[in-house]
Amino acid sequence: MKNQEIADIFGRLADILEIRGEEFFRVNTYRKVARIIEDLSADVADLVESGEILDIRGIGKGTVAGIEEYLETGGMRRYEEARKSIPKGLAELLSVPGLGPKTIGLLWREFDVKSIKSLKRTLRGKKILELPGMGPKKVENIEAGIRVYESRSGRLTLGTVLPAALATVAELRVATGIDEIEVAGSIRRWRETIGDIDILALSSKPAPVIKAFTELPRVVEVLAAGTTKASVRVSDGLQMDLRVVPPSVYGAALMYFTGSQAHNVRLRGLAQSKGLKLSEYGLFKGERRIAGRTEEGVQKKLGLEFIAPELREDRGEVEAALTGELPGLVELGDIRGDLHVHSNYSDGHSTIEEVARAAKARGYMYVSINDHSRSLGVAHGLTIERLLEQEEEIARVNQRVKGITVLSGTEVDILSDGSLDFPDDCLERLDVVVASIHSGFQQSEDKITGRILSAIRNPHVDIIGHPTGRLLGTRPAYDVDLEVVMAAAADTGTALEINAYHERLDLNDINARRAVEMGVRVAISTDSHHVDQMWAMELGVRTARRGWLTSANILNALTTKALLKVLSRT
Ligand code: DGT
Ligand code: CA
Ligand code: CA
Ligand code: ZN
Repeated sequence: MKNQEIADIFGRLADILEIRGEEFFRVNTYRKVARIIEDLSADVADLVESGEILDIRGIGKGTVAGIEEYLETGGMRRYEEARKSIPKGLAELLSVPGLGPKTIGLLWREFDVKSIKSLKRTLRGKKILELPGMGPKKVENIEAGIRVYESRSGRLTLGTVLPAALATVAELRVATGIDEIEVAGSIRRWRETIGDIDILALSSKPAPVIKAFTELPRVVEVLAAGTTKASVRVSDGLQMDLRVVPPSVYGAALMYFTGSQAHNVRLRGLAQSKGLKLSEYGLFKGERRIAGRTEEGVQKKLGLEFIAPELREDRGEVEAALTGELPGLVELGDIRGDLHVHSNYSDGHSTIEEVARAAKARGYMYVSINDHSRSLGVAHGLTIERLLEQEEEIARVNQRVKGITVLSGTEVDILSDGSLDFPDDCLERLDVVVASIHSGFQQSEDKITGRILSAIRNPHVDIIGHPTGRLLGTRPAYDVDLEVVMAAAADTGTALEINAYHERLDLNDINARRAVEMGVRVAISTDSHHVDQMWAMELGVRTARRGWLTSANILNALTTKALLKVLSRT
C-alpha cells in the first residue's frame, strides 16, 4: 500500500510551496490532500482504479492525475520540479525541530539562508531580530533545534566506518561459517558519508546468524533482535542492521538493501512498466517469482546491463543501462601511481624511501613526492634550499629502490593574491606540480576563483589539489566557481584532483563527473602523510566510479612514459 508514501509527497510539496511563499490556499490544498490520503483506510490504488477517489471531498482531477503518475512511475513531476526550484539545503532545514517552512522561506529570501551553516551564521547576527515575529526567544529555540538535529544526524565519513564494517563481516563469517555475508546500503555504494551499516546474510536458518551477530564483541547494545533481522549499536553511536534471507531471494534483497532509495524507486517503476513487480523478495510476474537469486538475474530480466553499486543513485544509470550505454568504470587496478604524497621533509611521517617501497608494494609504476611549500609554516613547508636537497634524496632513492620511479614534486601554495609560493624556475625543475589553496578561505568567489585560474594558467602547474577545500563535517567548500575553473583546466590541459583522503574526497563524485564532461583530466591522489594512508586510493577510485569516470579520464592511469609526456607539455 502506497498511501503513506503518496501522502508524504503531497506534504513535502506543500512545504516547498510554503517555503517559496506561494498563496495560502494552494499550500493548504496540498496539505489537506496529504492528510486525507494518510487517513484513508482503503488502498489509494484501489480507489483510483474504481474511480471512487473522486467522491472524496478535497480531491480533484489534478490530484488524481498526480497519484496515478506516482503509482505508475514511482515519481511525481510537479513535486520533482518544485524540489528543483529551491536550493537543496532548504529541504534539510525542514528537519530542524521548531523550524517551519514559512520561517525557512523568510530566512531564505531575506538573508539568503540555504543550509544549516548559513542558518547558524544568520542566527548569530543582529539583523535577524528585525524579521516579523522573530524575537530573542525564537532565535534561541531554533538554535536548540539545530543542536538536536545535529546530534541525531551525525553522519560519519566512509573512511571511518569502512574498517568496522568489513571487520564485522569477516567476524560474522568466522562465527557462522557462512560465506555469503555482504555489506549493503550506502557503504556498498561507497557514498562519502554513512548513516548506518547494513549487512545482508544468506541462510535458510537465520536464528544462529542473528545470535552470532548480537553477540559480536564490538556490539555495545542490542536494539532489536527478531527472527530474520536485528539492529545493534556499536561504539561511536553507530548502528548496524542485519538481515538474513534465503537463497531464492538473496539477489533481490541485496539490490533492495543496497539502494539507494531513489534508485530502487526508479527500478520498481521500470518493473511496473513491464507488467512486473519488484520487491526485496524478487521480481514477480503475477504470483510467480521470475528472478531473485542474484542481482544479475534480476537486472537482466528487467532488460538492464549490470549496474555497479556505485552508480545506483538515480543519476541516469537506469536509462543508460537500458540502452547499454553505461561507462566502463575505472578500477583500482588501472591506477599506475600516486601523484600527491607527503614525506617527512614537510608534515609527513614517512621517509621518501618508505614511500617508494610502499608504492612498489602496491604495484605502482611511479609515485610522486609533493611536500608543502615555504609559506605553509604549520606544515613545515620547504624552503627552496630544502626542495633542492629533497631532489637529490629522490635521485638517491631511485638508485636504491628498483622497480618504481619516484617523481619529484611539490604541493605549492596558491597565495592569497593568486601568485605561487615558489618561483617559476623552481617549479620548472619538478616533475609533478600540485597547486593548492590553504589560506584565505573566506575570500569572495571572484577572488578565490581568480587565484585558482592564475595557478591553472601557470604552465608549470600540472594538477590543482583538493579544488574546493571542503572537509567533511568540519569545513564547507570555499566559494569557487567550479564551472569557470573546469573550463580553464580543460583549456590548458591542467588536471583537477580527486583528493582521496576520507575527509576531503574533493572533487566529489558529482564534480568529478562534471569535470570530465567538460573535457578535464582527473588525477586521483591520496595526499598521504604516512604510508599507512596510501590505501585511500580505493576511496578515490570509488568516488571516480560514482562520477562515471573511465580509466581514460584519469591522469595517473597513464604509464610512466605517457605520464611524463603529458606532464612535460605543461
Ligand atoms: P545511510 O544509512 O543513510 O548512509 O544510507 P542507506 O542508503 O544505507 O540507507 P538505509 O540504511 O536507510 O537503508 C538501506 C537501503 O535500504 C536503502 O539504500 C534503500 C533501502 N530502503 C530502506 N528504507 C527504504 C524505504 O523506505 N523505501 C525504499 N524504496 N527503500 C528503502
Ligand atoms: Ca545504511
Ligand atoms: Ca540501515
Ligand atoms: Zn593540501
